[in-house]
Amino acid sequence: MSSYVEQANGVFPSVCSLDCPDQCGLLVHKQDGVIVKIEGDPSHPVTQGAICNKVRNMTARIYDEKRLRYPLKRTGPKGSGQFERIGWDEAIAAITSRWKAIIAEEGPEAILPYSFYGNMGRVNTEGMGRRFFNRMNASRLIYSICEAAGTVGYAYTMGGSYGTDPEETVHAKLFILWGVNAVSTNMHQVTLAEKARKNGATVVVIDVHRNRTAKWGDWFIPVRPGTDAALALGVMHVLFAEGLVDEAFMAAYTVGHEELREHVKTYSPDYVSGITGVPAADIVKLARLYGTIDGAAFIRIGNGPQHHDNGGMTTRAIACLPALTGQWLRRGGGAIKGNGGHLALNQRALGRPDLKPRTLARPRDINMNLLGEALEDEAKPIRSLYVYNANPAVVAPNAGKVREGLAREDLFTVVHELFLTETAAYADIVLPATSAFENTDVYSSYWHHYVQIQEQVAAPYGESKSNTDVFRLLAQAMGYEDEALRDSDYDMIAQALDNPANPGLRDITLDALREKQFAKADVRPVLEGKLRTPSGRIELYSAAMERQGFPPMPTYMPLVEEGTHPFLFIPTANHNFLNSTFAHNGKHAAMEKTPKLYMNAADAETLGIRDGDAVKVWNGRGECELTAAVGEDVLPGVVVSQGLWADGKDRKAVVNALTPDRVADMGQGATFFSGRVSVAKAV
Ligand SMILES: Nc1nc2c(c(=O)[nH]1)N[C@H]1C(S)=C(S)[C@@H](COP(=O)(O)OP(=O)(O)OC[C@H]3O[C@@H](n4cnc5c(=O)[nH]c(N)nc54)[C@H](O)[C@@H]3O)O[C@H]1N2
Ligand SMILES: Nc1nc2c(c(=O)[nH]1)N[C@H]1C(S)=C(S)[C@@H](COP(=O)(O)OP(=O)(O)OC[C@H]3O[C@@H](n4cnc5c(=O)[nH]c(N)nc54)[C@H](O)[C@@H]3O)O[C@H]1N2
Ligand code: SF4
Ligand SMILES: [Mo]
Repeated sequence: MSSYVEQANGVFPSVCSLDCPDQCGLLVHKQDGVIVKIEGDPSHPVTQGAICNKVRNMTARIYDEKRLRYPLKRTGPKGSGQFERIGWDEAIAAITSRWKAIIAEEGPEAILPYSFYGNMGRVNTEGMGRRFFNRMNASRLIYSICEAAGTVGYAYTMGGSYGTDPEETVHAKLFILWGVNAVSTNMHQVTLAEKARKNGATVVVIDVHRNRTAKWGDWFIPVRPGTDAALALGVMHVLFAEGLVDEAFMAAYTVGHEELREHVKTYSPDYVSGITGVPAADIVKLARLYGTIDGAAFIRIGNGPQHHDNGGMTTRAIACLPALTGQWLRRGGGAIKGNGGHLALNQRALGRPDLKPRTLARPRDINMNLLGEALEDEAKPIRSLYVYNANPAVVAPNAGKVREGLAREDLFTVVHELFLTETAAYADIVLPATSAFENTDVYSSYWHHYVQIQEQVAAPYGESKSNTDVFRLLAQAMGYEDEALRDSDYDMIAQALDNPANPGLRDITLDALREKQFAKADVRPVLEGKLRTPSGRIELYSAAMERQGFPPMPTYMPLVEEGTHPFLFIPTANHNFLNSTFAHNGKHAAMEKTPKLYMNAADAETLGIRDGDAVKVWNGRGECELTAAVGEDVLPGVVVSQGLWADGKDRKAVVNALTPDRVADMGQGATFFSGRVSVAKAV
């Protein structure tokens, strides 16, 4: 146990556990054993004491009166939220006796774990839970809801999730924020860009919405949704045509630049303008800015390009740009899609795939983006679902279909949560979860290069338990005797850090972290040594893609045509929530006010909609009701919402009722931003 928890008063170092690239260092203030204040840790090298409003108000969430205190058993219809209190012994016995019966009758594949990163602690996400379900040989979840398409697309070009060290970007002279609302979702990248701006850097924002980030940047380029690959190719066309490429760099570090030179000839500014809606002159201007910048150019790639049908290819295309002008050798230049590769922990040691019983066949994979469909499967039904660190009834695509599945009387659902979320309301058994401040874990950012430890600061709230504690109890009750299912959290942290495949973690040990809270991985520059692409170089031409049925060179692929609804619907994240986290907490919901639908004034006029009107938004999948925000912030034909709201008392606000459960071109990724809707004034 950590010594902090025994001290009733004091200030303790901590880490933000939310699924946010910044992974801030925190200081937690305690009085009489209760957390009274959370602030940024000024000694953290990247986040330097600045934190977002969400977490500054975190105590309101940790001690929210609605927080779950003890296990619950359902007493009313599924989804009604009617439960009665039970004890832990009864809860664990009810779950494991049901699972034993399901396994005896239909095998362990009839059980599906569903989880994501509601808590970024690696042991609580990728540790004991994975071990437990590997030992059981349950169906396997494909973790594809976030950045899967772009991760695969970026890797075709760069070999993996390896990008620029964000701390170096203070030296950049040009920032391109490409489909990332960084002011809300990656605030310290904005701080770094601000510092660079004081030294003359320019900030370009390419987005479908004039959001907070677009308003903060120097030059906002509105683009039609899903057309960014064409824009990137148009920029490449101009770079080659005007001799702004770095020939020596391409010759030394890339494959396929000659083929690319030919290939991009068709993407003239006029042609690309017709696809993207960006004026040809602006495409030329952007290319010249990128090709002539005196210093480094840095691109931050967000979910905008990725959450589309063509998200993999689009990200692959954007990732080629830094190679054309040799940005990877300039200080602060290059790109970040995700930096997870630099900090890779020992996944095998964490999740222990070897615990799978040898006598059993490999279980099926289930893509989390197709949860609704999977729950409909009658040939090989899912009989039990165990949800933790996630809220699929709100965050999953085609959420209406997910809810139909969750409503199945014959589905035995267990949800481990801090709150009675929409998903938990469908559970047969609800288990109360500790907050991250009430357990111990190791954290590795997907943006900066620091590994951090969070040691338990406060006692568990009510009867709540951490994910790892619950899995240890479940393992015992299932009769699983493997040592690995009894390891402590500290054991697992040490095992995760010991990763011979990642020399960057060589000096980072459990003891070092306990002493100093955080440690920077020894990350080599991206181009030092061989890249992890098949050729070892940056692949502008990818033979691997060709073998897998993709065009080998970056190519614009249009979005899937889905019917006649007039608007492309882009339901993005918001400033005051973290996905659906905080949507249930009064203070945070009040800060965000109301779920809005941004639309163009010309479209609003045609439909007789005025700013502030309640509007109905619908398609064949579902409907929701939002408040119109009319103006010039989006292009005609596009509507944008922000935030994963829960349904209110008097209105439906779950935007994922409308989103497609199609799968993107790569990584089985989500296509949240590629759906179409109709809009009308609500009556
Ligand atoms: N405050 C806050 N912070 C968060 C989160 C949160 O919910 N709230 N979520 C966290 C998580 S899990 C993640 S993955 C990250 C996500 O962080 P971001 O990548 O910033 O994700 P979004 O905020 O959804 O922003 C995507 C942006 O892409 C734009 N966009 C949509 N379609 C297109 C397109 O076709 N082309 C272009 N160029 N732009 C497009 C949208 O308008 C939006 O501005 O943020 C993390 N941080
Ligand atoms: N329309 C639309 N949908 C989206 C997105 C979008 O941009 N637009 N973004 C997508 C993205 S990028 C992502 S990453 C996903 C995120 O989807 P989720 O990972 O499901 O994110 P949250 O909604 O924040 O739900 C996390 C839940 O975990 C719980 N939790 C926190 N800590 C713990 C813990 O220690 N133990 C347990 N058992 N539970 C805990 C929280 O209370 C919370 O309810 O949503 C996706 N959905
Ligand atoms: S949500 Fe992001 S910005 Fe806010 S404190 Fe956590 S890591 Fe920092
Ligand atoms: Mo995400």
